Amino acid sequence: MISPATIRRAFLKAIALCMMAIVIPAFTTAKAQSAGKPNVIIIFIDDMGYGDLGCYGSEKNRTPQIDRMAAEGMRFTDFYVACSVCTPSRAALMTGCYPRRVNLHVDEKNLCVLFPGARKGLNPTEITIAEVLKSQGYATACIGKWHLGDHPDFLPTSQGFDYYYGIPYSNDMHRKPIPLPLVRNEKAIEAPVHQPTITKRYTEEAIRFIRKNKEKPFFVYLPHAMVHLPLHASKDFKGKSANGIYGDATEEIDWSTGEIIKTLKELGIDDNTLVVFTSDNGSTGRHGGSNVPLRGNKGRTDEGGMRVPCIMRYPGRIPANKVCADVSGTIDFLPTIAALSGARIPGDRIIDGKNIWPLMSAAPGAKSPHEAFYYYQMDQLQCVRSGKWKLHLPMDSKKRNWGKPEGKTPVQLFDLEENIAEDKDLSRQHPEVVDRLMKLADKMRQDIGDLDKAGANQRPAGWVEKAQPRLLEKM
Ligand SMILES: [Ca+2]
Ligand SMILES: [Ca+2]
Repeated sequence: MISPATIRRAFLKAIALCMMAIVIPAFTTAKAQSAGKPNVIIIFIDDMGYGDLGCYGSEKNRTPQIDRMAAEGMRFTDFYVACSVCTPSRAALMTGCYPRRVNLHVDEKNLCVLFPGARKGLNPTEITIAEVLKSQGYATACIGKWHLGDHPDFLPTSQGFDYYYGIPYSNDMHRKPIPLPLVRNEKAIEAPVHQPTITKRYTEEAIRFIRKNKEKPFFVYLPHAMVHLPLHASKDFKGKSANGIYGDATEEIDWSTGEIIKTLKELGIDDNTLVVFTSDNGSTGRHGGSNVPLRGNKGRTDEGGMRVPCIMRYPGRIPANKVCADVSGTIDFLPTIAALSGARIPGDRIIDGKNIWPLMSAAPGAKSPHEAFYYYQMDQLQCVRSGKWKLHLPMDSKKRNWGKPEGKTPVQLFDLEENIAEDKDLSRQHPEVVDRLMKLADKMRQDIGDLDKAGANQRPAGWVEKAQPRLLEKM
């Protein structure tokens, strides 16, 4: 018998497909920027810090494959995620929007990320990068940590991905008696997951998908479980680094990245593939991870929480050995990738990201398309950056990180070009800059809200009446 839940899901999928059919093709008349549609691979590391890679100054972790990727492509020094914890950061990457715009800045209990068995998830009506690319004929796979809802209505297969393989939320979310599941499409296939082999298996799945789809354009979104706690590495890497298990896990990620690029070369599709390597938020700054030289850690709006390593490689299109110091971020992926694939971004809604192809291709005179970048922590707007200036907004006692209240902090202004460590307050010397950034903050508050005040242009999250905590029942 077909259950009401199945009918509901089929109905939701039908609506989503109709929307795709109506909305996206109407905007697909733009010419692709390349002769062919490029393959796109986004490698998204969990909790990797700004100082964790050799090409960003790490002397602890050996990352020769990623360093080579930087030498063959572009390394971004001022690249941001839209939140310093997992769920909101991922919502922003997938939709090109600030998390508050799509109401995934908090979970159903106002916690900072989604937990297993959530009733809330990324709204199926939001248009993801995968859906944009599907409209252009791409084969799409998500391999790894999704964390945008674990109900079948919210899984990757309901958001434009042909294939899903991975742990659907954080690798520390064991809920007894439900062990951590590994899911293929919508079914758990293993529980508890054998985590020491997870990086290797994600890599093998990604390579299998690339080989299978080498003749058509493909999109692989590879959000690794590592280097989020608990840390694991396979036997080939365990105990081999100079930085404990953190270094082992990082060096296995490096190996994985090298294997993927090697596969592209072997298949002769290297020149037509954009590979992006970045992280979902800064490091905890403990257990071997590093955000040096930035201040602060994961979960905060200091640079160490939200500025992440980002490398892009697309031989012949992105020039080699370049560094980009303009402000950009994961919110820019959707509009940029849409343009590269020949799709236009959906025109029926606000998208915060911009097409950063001029930066990526080092076009003469290219500048950041963002007048300002906004740092939200959960529901709270805490900082604004415009050009080199970063304003920490004055916080009353309600300021909080990880949902925990902190003491009052005054307004502070930092020149990030001169003072990357955010420790020389220039607010008194530059009141006109403070005033300008305060006005930008107010504009954003009107738009997507701040604290318990809603903004005019927020969109609802997805909700289901009944959570589905037991993916395992389908095993
Ligand atoms: Ca994370
Ligand atoms: Ca959708």
